[in-house]
Amino acid sequence: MSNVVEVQEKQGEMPLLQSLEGGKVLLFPKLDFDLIEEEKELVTPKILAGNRKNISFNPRTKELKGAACSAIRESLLKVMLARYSQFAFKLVSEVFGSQSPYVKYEKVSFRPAEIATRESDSTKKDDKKLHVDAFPSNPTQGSRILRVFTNINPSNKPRIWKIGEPFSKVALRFMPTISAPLPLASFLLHQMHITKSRRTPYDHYMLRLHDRMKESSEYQESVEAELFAFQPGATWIVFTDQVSHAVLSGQHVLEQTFSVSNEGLAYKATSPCSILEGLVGKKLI
Ligand SMILES: O=C(O)CCC(=O)C(=O)O
Ligand SMILES: [Fe+2]
Repeated sequence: MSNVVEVQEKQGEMPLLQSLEGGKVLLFPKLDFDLIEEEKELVTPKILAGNRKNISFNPRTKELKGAACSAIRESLLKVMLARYSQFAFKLVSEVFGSQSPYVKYEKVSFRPAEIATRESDSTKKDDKKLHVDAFPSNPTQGSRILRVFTNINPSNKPRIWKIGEPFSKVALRFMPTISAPLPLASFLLHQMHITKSRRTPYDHYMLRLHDRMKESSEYQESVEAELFAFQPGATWIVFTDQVSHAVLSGQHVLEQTFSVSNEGLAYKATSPCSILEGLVGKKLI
């Protein structure tokens, strides 16, 4: 069975939210994000600063990062990314229905770098390796990481992802190799401003899972995985903290991250936190 559920106009029996929370990627094959004429000129890797991979925009603070271009182009980028934010939120609201108030905007990004030929600075930062998302300085404290992507490639090039085994299998495989957090670590990491908030035991295990997956070349080569091509004009939604994923190639994608608080989940039993708590035998947040 595929990890990707193609959403048709008339949906089958399983509600979309149940599929999404159950670890499927929801694919909207013909949901494109239209660019205005001036924006089409932004679709080039030349707009990236230095060795950056992405340009990011914080819809709350209006801060743009990662771009090296004229002030006019910076404004165009901000407007385009803010518009994409709205587009992504509208879609997510339809899927979440009455749970939508629990969905909060995080950053939005434009990713104009070709993935296939790009060297990564470190194994831990290499998204060409299968992983679940977890960020060292940004603990989620149990909130979920939800991402919306749209392939806006102008030359018909798909974005190729590898999608790995279900979260429960990832957890079963790696949790026995991960030791519990040290008693004072969370406090000290926060005091020293290494983390922006307290790293809960849940964040600790998620980060270690992310690292262990990427660091094991034996795992990367042997685990069962599916390749999927997201065509230009397609939009997809995925809980990237749950679905094991890697991007192998492609260029020019827009992405909006949302956080979803635990109360916002309709099917809590399938969440990474429930699965990890089941394995460890205690509360992690
Ligand atoms: O850029 C992509 O297609 C996916 C990269 C990734 O791992 C992520 O955004 O979580
Ligand atoms: Fe990721």
